[in-house]
Amino acid sequence: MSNILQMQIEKYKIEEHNQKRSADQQRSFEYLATSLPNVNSILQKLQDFQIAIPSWALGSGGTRFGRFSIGGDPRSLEEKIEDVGLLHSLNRSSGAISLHIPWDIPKNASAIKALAAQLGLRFDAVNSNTFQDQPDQQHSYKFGSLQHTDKSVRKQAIDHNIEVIKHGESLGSEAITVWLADGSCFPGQLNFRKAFQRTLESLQEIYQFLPENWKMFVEYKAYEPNFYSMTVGDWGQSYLYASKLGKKAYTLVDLGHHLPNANIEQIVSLLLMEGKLGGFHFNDSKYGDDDLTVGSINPYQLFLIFYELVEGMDERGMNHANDLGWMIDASHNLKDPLEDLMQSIEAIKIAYAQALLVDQEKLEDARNKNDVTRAQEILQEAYRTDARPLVAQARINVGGVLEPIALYRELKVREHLIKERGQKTVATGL
Ligand code: LRH
Ligand code: MN
Repeated sequence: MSNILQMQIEKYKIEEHNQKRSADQQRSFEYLATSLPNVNSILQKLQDFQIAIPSWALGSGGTRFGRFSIGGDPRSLEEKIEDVGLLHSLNRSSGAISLHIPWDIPKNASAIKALAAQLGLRFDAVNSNTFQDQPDQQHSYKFGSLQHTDKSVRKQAIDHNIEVIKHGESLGSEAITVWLADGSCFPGQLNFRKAFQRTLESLQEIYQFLPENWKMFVEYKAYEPNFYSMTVGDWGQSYLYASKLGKKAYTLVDLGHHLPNANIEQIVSLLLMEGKLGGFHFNDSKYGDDDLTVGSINPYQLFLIFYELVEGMDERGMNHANDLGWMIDASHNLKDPLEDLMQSIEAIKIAYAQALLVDQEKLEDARNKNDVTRAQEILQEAYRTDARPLVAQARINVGGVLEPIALYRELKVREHLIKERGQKTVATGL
């Protein structure tokens, strides 16, 4: 058993940490709670809301210009699960891990499943990878995978996705995320209609293999690594695939995959209305697919997205915690990956809590009267509410830590990781 596993934060250290801070927490929480008639249902929703951690974002990330390791990166899937377990023991909000195949193939699925269960973790969507050529691969994905003009390349990619479903089944996952780098870099290179039809036929072959209770998430992206067209380039195209595939197919919204100034909250509202919104890859960005910390660039947009989610899910009687896939997809080029993930989780929970504070009835009334100022004031009242005491209360109610990053640093976790794993370790992933 690794020291890190032993290091899972002992209860007494959490109690000691929370005790020192309980007076401040009590004061700020009670100040907020007195004005909230439905505070207990808000706390319950926050406590139930778990966000899946991407297995490919537990090490130091980088770009084509460079990668700067901070040391102690996980060297195996086991160590990645231990790191997510450590996060979960701090914030009781990251109770799931999303694997990327072949970066994280579970060699012994039952052992991996047991280790995750021991740490209170389940497996969320598994991700296929037909955007890189593996060493022993027969056909290259240079000109695409499911869209490829060559049937044998499409078959290879279809077989890989079926393989990924089998890995997911062995771990108890119930969804596959298909993100395709397929597209073109120059006008004239691709017949868009035929590329769409070949991709749809290929997805239909994969769809046939989905177990009864499984979902397929079709992730769209506006550009990169192709820079003229992407064969699943926006929400409309993803919606088209998901609608033609069947009731198990949904769209997946990665916040960084939109063209500048796209109104993502409106996209979310309409996909929910259609019952075709499957889940999210949360991150933030100022320019492209920057994969930055959630809520670090545009927290108001994140709040507006969660407002549409709460309004739309309540309209459809959906269960907030279980009916959509909540996953992070970020890259840590400068910060400690675990601290960065704790910040992202906190930002997601704060946006969700603020969305739960919106007085929907008053807002609809103002909208029906076209009282634009009042409608805006009601919405911003919630956004301008400091929801952190609510999120913290929900966390300690289920055994979490009041200030996860503070305790993480106090316990010198990164130093322990570097001592145990070394300074130069590199985790599989991007
Ligand atoms: C593509 C993407 C996709 C993953 C990859 C790691 O940009 O968002 O979700 O497969 O990042
Ligand atoms: Mn993504």
